[in-house]
Amino acid sequence: VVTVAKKQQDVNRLLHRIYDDVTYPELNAAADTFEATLDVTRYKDGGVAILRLLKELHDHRLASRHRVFSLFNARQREEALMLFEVFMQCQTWEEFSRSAAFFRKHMNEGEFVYALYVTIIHSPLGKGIVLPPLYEVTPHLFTNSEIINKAYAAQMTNTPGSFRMNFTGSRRNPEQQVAYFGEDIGMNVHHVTWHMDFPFWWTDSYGHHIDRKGELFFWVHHQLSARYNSERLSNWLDVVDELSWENVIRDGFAPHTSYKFGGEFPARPDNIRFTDVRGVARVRDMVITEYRIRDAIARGYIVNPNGETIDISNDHGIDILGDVIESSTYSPNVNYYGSLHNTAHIMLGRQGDPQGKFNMPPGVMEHFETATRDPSFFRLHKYMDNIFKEHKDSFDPYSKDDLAFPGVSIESINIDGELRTYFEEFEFDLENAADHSEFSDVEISARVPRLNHKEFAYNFGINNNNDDEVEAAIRVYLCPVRDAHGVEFTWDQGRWHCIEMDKFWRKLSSGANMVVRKSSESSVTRPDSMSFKVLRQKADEAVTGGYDLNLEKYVEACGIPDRMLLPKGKTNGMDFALMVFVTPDAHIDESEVNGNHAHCGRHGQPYPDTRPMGYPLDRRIPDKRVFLETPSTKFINVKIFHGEN
Ligand code: CUO
Repeated sequence: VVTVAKKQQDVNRLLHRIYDDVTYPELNAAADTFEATLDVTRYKDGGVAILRLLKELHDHRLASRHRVFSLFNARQREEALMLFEVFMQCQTWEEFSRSAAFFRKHMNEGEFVYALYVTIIHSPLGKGIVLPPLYEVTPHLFTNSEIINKAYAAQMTNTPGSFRMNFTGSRRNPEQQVAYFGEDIGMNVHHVTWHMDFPFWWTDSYGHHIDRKGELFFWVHHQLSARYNSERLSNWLDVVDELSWENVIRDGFAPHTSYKFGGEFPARPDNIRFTDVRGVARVRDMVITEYRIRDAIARGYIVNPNGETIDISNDHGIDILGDVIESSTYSPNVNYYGSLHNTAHIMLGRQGDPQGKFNMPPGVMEHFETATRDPSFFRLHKYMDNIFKEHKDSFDPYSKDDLAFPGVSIESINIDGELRTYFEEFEFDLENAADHSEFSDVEISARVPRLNHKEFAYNFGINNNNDDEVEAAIRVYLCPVRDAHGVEFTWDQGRWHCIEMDKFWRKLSSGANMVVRKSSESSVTRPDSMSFKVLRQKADEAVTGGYDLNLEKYVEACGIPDRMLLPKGKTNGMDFALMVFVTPDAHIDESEVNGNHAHCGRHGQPYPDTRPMGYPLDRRIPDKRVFLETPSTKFINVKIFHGEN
């Protein structure tokens, strides 16, 4: 049996200096003897996947190393998935590490890294393995050209260096004030990992069905948009407006970011009109796709390829709609409803060179690692969010009966500590960014400002007037109170801007209960990644020392970074409403109560909450009294302060 420590060591070594050849003799030997010793009977299904991939390789059909990889490129995705399938057919770690060593040598790095990450996430062989932080594995996708150039210079002159990274753009661009959010390396790891946890290309033949994938696509991106809006309001910027195919794309973007191989990411000026993109889509196709989806929402059903209707006028409808809009392989009719979201990412990524005349590489919108850097990301997602909202708004509002939790009332909400945010400096390693030779081996790193907050805890005084213990879910949201002009949101406007802070389950004994919940326990967040260097040290020590790693806490890379639980707020305090809902819901396993399940689910298992995501703020609130008169619902006004005090 191979220990987790050994597996972690193998993974680390495969990813270490990913753009260079492997220098570990054991892996090199495995790669060199791989084909000669291949025994396909040791793979599932007689090794069909590996035989197919080897044929592609020997026919010289695979993308070479040292070239751009984009998951949105159909052929490159096909290649990466062929490798993923090889990995998924490995029955033991030995086969896995040997095939990984071999294909690392012969396949494109981007395809390799992607296949390796999704395998660790989805294969039983990957259990317990920590994904090294992607900003240290493929740093080009997380930092800018200036830092990369400095890293090269340091490497060339053999001078160690730590370089301070600034956010993209200039003060003249108001959008730059919220670049700390879209360019946050931890937020980008959350986003890219979410798409690895819930891949749009997933089919259940890989082993299991991913529960509520379409709905979570809606919810995670709705929450990214809502959080972005709270950051905007913290900086006196208006909430984000939606993109439209027929109007100009208001904000341009100059990424100042380069590929490791393949040049600079293309830029896009302000206020350009959408242009058809050769080989991708016409703008008119996008309008038609949108129209068909809106029509389905208005009718309350979608049509499958056989002309049969699938009802979406129920709580499950949002899940189907998410599959349709993304689109994922779960979409029941991709020919008719298209692939609004994925195609839009490519359309936006190509607006700088829509005809492919200048042979520009893919734009930032064509990688989940980099997409949120571009302000058009949030406009695009706002546009889709509004389509989802149209669907949600077609339902009757929740009634008092829907919301009722008989006998249960929230008596008090108190917060221990202050809601205060601040910027701190964070350092990450650039070793994988540079080229290496035996002559140059110096420490190089980037330092980046990032948002953090002081720890706090909620105290909820909850009465249970029933004779028996009851099971309850406690749902906590934070909602901005006013728009950028100081005008108060109505409840119905405000609820769509609420950010999910936490969701957890408790048993409430009969009588008075004091429920204490720490900010660090939130089920929407995850702790900081362990640095790649420390991860390598720990794995090496564990292997040498003959003990096993116990890094469970770091296994999940999906989730809003802990330190970004609170939006920035303002120096003199910014008003928010903290809304708490106690609902009668079954308790889940205590060990799962913290975790990161609110936005990232639980691998291979049902999503732990049976209510619609966003409940009970997901439906219209024409009459706030329904909430105000429900004893198991309560809100208080809070202020978020920014800066050291
Ligand atoms: Cu996450 Cu558009 O879905 O980037």
